[in-house]
Amino acid sequence: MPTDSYGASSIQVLEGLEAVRKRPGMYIGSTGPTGLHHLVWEVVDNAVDEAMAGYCDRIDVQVLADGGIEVTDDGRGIPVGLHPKFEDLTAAEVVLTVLHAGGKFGDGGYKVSGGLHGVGVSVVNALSGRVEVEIDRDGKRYAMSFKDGGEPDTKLAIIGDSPRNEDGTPHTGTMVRFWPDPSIFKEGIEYRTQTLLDRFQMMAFLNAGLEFHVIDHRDPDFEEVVLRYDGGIKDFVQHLNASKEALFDQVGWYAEEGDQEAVELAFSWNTGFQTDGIHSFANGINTTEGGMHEQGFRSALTGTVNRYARDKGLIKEKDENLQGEDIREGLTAIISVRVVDPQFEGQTKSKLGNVSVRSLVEKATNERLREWFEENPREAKAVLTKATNAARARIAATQARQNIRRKSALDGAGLPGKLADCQSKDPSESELYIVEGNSAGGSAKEARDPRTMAILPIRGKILNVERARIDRMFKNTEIISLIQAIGAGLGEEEFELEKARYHKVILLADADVDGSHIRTLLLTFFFRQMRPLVEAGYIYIAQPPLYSTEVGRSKIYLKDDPARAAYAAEHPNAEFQRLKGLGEMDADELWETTMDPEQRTLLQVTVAQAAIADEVFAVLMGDDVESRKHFIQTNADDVRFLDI
Ligand code: 0RA
Repeated sequence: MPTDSYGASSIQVLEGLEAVRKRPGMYIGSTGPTGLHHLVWEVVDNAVDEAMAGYCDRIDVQVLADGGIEVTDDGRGIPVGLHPKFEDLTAAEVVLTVLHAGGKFGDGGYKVSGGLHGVGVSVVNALSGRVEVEIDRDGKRYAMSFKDGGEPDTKLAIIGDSPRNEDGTPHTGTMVRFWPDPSIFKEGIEYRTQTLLDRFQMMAFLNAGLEFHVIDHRDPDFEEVVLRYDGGIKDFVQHLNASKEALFDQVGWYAEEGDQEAVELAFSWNTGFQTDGIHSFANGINTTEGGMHEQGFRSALTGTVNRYARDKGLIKEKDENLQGEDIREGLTAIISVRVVDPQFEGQTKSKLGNVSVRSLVEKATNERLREWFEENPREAKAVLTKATNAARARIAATQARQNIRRKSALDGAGLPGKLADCQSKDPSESELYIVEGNSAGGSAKEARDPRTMAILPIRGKILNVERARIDRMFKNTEIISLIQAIGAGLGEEEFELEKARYHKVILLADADVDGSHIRTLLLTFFFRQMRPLVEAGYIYIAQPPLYSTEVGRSKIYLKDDPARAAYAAEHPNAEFQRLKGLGEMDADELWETTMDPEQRTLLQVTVAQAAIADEVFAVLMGDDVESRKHFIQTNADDVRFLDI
């Protein structure tokens, strides 16, 4: 229980924080790694709010050697005077101990802030074993600390003068140091540096000139990372395009302010064929479900390009308009809006609902994008040529698709000749094994349980879907077999998950470089053309064993390196063979090690973050070798990216 030195109001306060400790998930989503990182976002969001209000241009984040986190900003410093609503508490104590107090009180509060994330630093306090705060304000340095989930340890007190800035003025700012409570974060307190860096990089892009300094003291070799982009979202677009071939060098940019909202936009085109390169943010929050800002941009983009093309005689009067998807092919755009009262909707509360934002973005785009085209006629021409080609490919694809349908109808059941289908017609128990190579395909057919397991052998390397246009894909026999076997169509608009003939689609390829390549190709295809299948968790990777060892006259298979190590520990004289291909096993062995539902281990493929997967595929499959190398190196320690 709280001591009485803070009076009645502090009793309420501590009960408030007690509620957070009882149900942490309500406030930070989970007590796993995501929730653990949320604590850092909470503190850094406050510092970024201070930057957005124009008072802060540097944020230092340090992961301490003992696992704590220290966040320092050079903002105004949390106010230290008595709080108007809690007569016996300073504003700083209120910010640290009252739920939802945040920065939203008094005159100095923020007009525009996250809104969604702003549960407040008090939540961090509630979920930490210890918190230390230092505030530089009014020429003094103040300090206070808390223990055991928000209980005051030392009261706010002056501990000295604040340091001076270079120009002699007194330094202002806030330092928050916290140690998450291990009795709450039971999965462990292990911050992932790359996750922190990704987030701060995004924030640095969205706040031009704001400088992040990041140090991880857990790693003695870690070199300080400084993230600062004076070009803001223009640099963001360039960064996203870095692994792609640019259609031209320029990045367009415009900004517009309304009464209650402001928009900033940057865009460019690459030579690729993807149509999902629009990324949007509202008050610094990634609106992955889109919303009014994206809608406004899409419709004004389509309108502006078609009007420009007709005015310049690039589309004839009798010809049809270009469609939005034609124009968006190869487009990379960042839309960043600030809204006074953001409405976050949708399943994950990441869709912006403010209607007024749509008209602002529409108006800005109609005027300023047109201007940009007029001022950059060569680039405008390149965009139009690309969009016209995309339109042609789209029409060709429609025809090709109709041909496939007609052909499927003629083929009777419409199943590919190479497919050894299963007897069951119940998708929930049916499995499709996609097997690389004819000989492995033969073994798999022999080994399978024909009631529930279907086998589709595929030959060699299928088309690289990242680089191929959809109309070319339809001409590839391996792709056609895949589409027919799964039986649910393809593409963003036409894929119908309910029609999928199997609820497990299992990729079975060798554990070597070629096998890994074909898996990546197949996953790229599913991600691009049958995404609901991935989202539903229907895609799996089979794991044939990596090693075998002879025991008398029989063979023992070992799944992976840990399994081999464990076996070697018990049998010091054992010798191991590395299995190169599925072909080295006969049907019985393949069944026992890889296919038998009682014994096999399948890796379920999930697309937790479409954006991350998108980057994996684009970088791994793209032309830019340097980016690919860099990406593999920086993500090699993350299991998600290992060997897909
Ligand atoms: C409340 C009011 C003001 C600033 C802050 C909170 C504030 C909070 C945090 C948390 C981390 N760094 C921070 N910096 C500032 C307004 C201050 C004023 O009116 O001077």
